[in-house]
Amino acid sequence: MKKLLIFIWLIQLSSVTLTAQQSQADRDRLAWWHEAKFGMFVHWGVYSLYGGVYNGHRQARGDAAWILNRCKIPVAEYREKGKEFNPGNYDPDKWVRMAKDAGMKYLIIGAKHHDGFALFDTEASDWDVVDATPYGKDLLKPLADACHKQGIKLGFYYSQAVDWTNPGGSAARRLMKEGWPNPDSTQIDQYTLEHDGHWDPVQMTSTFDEYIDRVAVPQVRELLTNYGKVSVLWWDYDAQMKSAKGAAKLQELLKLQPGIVSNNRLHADFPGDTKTPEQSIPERDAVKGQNWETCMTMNGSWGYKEFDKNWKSSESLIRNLVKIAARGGNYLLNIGPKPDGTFPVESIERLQEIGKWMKVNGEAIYGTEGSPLSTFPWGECTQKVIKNKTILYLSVFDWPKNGELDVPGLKGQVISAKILGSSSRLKTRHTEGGIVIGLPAMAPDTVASVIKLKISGRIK
Ligand code: FHN
Repeated sequence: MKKLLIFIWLIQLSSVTLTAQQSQADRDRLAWWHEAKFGMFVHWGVYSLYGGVYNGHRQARGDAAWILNRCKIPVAEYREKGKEFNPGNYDPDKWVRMAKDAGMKYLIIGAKHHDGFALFDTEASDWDVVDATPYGKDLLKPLADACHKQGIKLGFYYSQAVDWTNPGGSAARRLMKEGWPNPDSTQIDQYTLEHDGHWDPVQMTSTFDEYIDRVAVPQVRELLTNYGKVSVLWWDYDAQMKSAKGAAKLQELLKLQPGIVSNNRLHADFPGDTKTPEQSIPERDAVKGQNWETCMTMNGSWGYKEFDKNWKSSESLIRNLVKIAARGGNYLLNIGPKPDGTFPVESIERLQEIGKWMKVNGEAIYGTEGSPLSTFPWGECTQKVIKNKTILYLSVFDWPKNGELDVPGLKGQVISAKILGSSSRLKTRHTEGGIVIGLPAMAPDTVASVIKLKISGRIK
């Protein structure tokens, strides 16, 4: 009996040790990702040619990358459109430079989105940039080289389940009215209802498992083999991943890139490393202690949508980045390039504005942890713990009119306080409830001015 108890205890000990070692290995593998905090997402392809407009009709709803589905375009017609895809102004070095100058540390491009079009040279389908377009060259190779050359981590987004052109892919049903006022809407909606969301018979000439084995698995193998170091695999639409077996085959391929970080959108059975809230910033408690990354558009569409002028201000994008870091997350900000390969001017302007702010205040973002204190009426807080000191970065959105910044709940001995980008020291004093910092009358940066507050010890 005693031997049995010792044996059970040893088993438990080894599993605890194993979990600790594994979690340490995971922490090491994600260390760069937590340090990086800020990345560029890119949605680009044949759908960019439409710009959200089909036969003069503006797509009624949603992301312009969905025009093939929402406008129920016959697959053959969409493939024909590929013959117009010829991005003469595509300059991957410039793309990566713009990401880097904005303060982004990684770039994740849609290698294949739901429309099935591969931006890379693939043996698994002739619906790719090399075989189906006049451009005829692999678009990912030079981008991978540019990322590696400029020290930006490279990641690939891959729509593993939804594919509207390679037979067998999932469809994700949408009503015709979300596209354009098609006179045959009723019949089309009936057809998609009866055919699992598909609207064209050619989509159903293979099974989902055949699609996974003939297209998804070989293409993911190509992406993780032919482009040097790949640091992130960003799956999408796990809800449409109809086969756990297929998901297991795809998960297995990640071993081709030891150290790769993957997200939680492969399949319910494969949680991946990171959670991926979309177009929203979760509440602190909802994501405490988790690896998470908010992905967001700059306007209302992932793919280029020529008439969508609903651009978020650079102020709100910068404050989003701060809010997300203050909750311990990453920010993946999207670009929808135009069909010629250039970025919309509105996106370039916002990248430049964010870059200016990051040049002065980047240390309040990179390698920080979420705030140890509650939220503040005037802004957000991130922290860095270095040996027995804590650095708090107080990002002030609303500059106090009385020239005093109140930091309730903060105890501990203040070592120093200053505004990032200036050398002058700020005066501080303890109050009943916390610390007050004396500030100059004017905010150095009305978007967010950052006070670097050094405190001895850890903040409980
Ligand atoms: O349907 C896609 C969409 O087009 C876009 O790629 C986003 C990015 O996270 N993911 C899906 C919607 O959740």
